[in-house]
Amino acid sequence: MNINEVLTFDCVDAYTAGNPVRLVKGPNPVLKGITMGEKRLHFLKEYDWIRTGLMFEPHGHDIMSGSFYYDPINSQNDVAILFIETSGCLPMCGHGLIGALTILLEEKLIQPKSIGKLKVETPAGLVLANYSQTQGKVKSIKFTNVPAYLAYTDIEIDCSGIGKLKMDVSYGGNFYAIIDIQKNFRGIAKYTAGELIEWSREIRNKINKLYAFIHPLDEKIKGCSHVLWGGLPTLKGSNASNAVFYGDKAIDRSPCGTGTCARMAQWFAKGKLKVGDTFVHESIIGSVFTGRIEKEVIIGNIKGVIPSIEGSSRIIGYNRLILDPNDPYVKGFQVI
Ligand code: PYC
Repeated sequence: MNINEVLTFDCVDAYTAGNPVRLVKGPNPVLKGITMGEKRLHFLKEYDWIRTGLMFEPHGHDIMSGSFYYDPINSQNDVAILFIETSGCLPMCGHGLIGALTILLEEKLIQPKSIGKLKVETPAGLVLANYSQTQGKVKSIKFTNVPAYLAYTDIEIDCSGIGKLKMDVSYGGNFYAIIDIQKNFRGIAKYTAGELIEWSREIRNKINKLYAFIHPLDEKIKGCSHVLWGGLPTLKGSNASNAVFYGDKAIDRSPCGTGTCARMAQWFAKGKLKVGDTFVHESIIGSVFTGRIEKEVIIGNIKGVIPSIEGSSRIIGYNRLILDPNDPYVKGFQVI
């Protein structure tokens, strides 16, 4: 597959809790590597123009998020997923996984080895999913994520728009700078999405200059890619609200699967959640994921948790997208 040929990608579009999901049915680039983590790096080196072409304008938009699916590397598993996003190829994406699995099941693109269960290889590691499906429709998907842990606490960043802020950095499949309500930040309800985006860009730049966030067991996973802004719960039964910044201009419309896992690991480390507790997290549009702390684990020498997330998706369309070398915008563009 190369950039000098006309490529037509068959895609299914969906959303999970409001955030977009674009599953590419094919064609797929052939990726080198013996793990999905290695294949992700090969994709980024050789094929990143496919990601930018399918995610950015004019084929996509600032919030677009998608994936390719592959046969599993280990034949005991059901499927392997490569996430492609406006922000790059994330090691793991919760809303993206729920969407991709819903599409794969509803469109009969995979045959689960065991009905109701899926073993999914992701660049961050193996993720287990349980689902319920009636008359072809997937009602919800609950995935049990890779281990999550609180990496740093009380980092202080001076943000020109809002002042000095304290934040923790937590891992839930990606690294998140988590900004809880404090003197200079009164919770997401008090600000516009535009303000959160502007401040997030500056904070992400500054925090990555100060610290090298590297996963203790996999140095391919590094860098703080997301900023999670906290808020009070607004719905009955929910524990908190949040708005997650990713890419260069996106606020997640879903409660963010890996962000919710990172926040659960933060709350666990601070004694606000214990094993077996559920955590209902609201997004900026009021959609909800239900998280749970499944068990405690040790990652390297750090105490962490195995979290799970439950949510649902809906297919909204079928798309044939053409990447044509004669198109001046074949690699896509962003207006920042
Ligand atoms: O749901 O994990 C997630 C996610 C990451 C970026 C946007 N959504």
